[in-house]
Amino acid sequence: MSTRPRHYLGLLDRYRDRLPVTPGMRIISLCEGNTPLIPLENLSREAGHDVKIYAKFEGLNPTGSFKDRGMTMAVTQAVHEGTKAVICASTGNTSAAAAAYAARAGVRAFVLIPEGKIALGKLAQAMIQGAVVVQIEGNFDDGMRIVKEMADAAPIAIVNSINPYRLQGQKTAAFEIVDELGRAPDYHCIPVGNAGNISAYWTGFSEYAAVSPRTAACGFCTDACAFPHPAVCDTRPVMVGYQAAGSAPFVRGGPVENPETIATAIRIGNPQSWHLAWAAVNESGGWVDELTDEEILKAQKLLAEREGVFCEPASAISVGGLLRDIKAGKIKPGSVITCTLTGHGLKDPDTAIKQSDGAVLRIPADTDAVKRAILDRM
Ligand code: AN7
Repeated sequence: MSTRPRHYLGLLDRYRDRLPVTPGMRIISLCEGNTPLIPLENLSREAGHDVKIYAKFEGLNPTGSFKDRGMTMAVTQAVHEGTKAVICASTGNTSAAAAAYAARAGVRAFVLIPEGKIALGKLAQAMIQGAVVVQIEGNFDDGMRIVKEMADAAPIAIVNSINPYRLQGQKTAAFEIVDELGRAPDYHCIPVGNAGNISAYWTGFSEYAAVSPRTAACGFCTDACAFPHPAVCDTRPVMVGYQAAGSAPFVRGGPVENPETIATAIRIGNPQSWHLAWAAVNESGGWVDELTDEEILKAQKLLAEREGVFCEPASAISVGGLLRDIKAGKIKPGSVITCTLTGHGLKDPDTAIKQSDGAVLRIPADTDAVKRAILDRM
């Protein structure tokens, strides 16, 4: 038997036995998934109560967000069905992922984005990857309504998370967490916008828990396997969702008319996976809470400054909410907690620069001046 691991070919390859992948299917992949589970050692220590906090850094996917997991599956299926075009409404990350996978597949992508409320990096991605970018004078929820109506009018595949193949792909993040930890976490904390991802994670954790001891083989098992394989995983985490206070329909108990937040990725008032998300929260004994924009930005900065992890504002909400809940005594001491950091900080350079205002020193190009400035700050 060879000891050389095979090249990693993405999550449809690695988890093909647990996904709707059929033999001979042309897989549209950018080698997504396999993202690091980073132990947040400083924040865990500072939080006390003997907790271990891990960040599943989904910003390290090929287009910089967790959307790639769902998009590889959805676009693979769409192409398999002979689709020539895909469409989505998006706060930014879905459009970036749809554009990338459509480009790779050689099909057209149409993306509807809210005017002026999309982070710069995401817009740049959709544009350069050749999507037809349609800015609407409305928000994500308006775009979602239009997309659903469009699909009835044209032979075009919707690749928003109402497409069940999206959630199938996204559930693999839960598989990776369990494979990596060798067990399920006690809690899983996650940002909630359209509520597809929290639903997908719950599906993933539940599917793994139902196979005990695990018999499934990853894509590497036919040869030398680079990944750990837990023998038993029969538990599931408590699912905890966090929303931005200005767009928190799960906290309000119903749709929010004019959602607002600095975390534009989750500026969503009428989540499509409403029932699935509530099922995840209720079956797991979890909860959904809200954070103000100020708390969100504070968490983003904290992660960057204390752990060197730069995620976008919407992503930081999972860690910000968790730290607050640890303080409030809602998390059992000694717990293992995983937090999804859904997107990379580079997606939204404007917000990062704005909130680090004054961090750049302006001095003459003079060695003595630079020396003074540095020595003063040692
Ligand atoms: C960074 O791109 O809805 O609860 O259109 O980009 O599964 O919607 C983005 C959502 C969290 C929320 N974090 O996930 C879109 C879009 C980031 C995101 C979410 C999004 P869901």
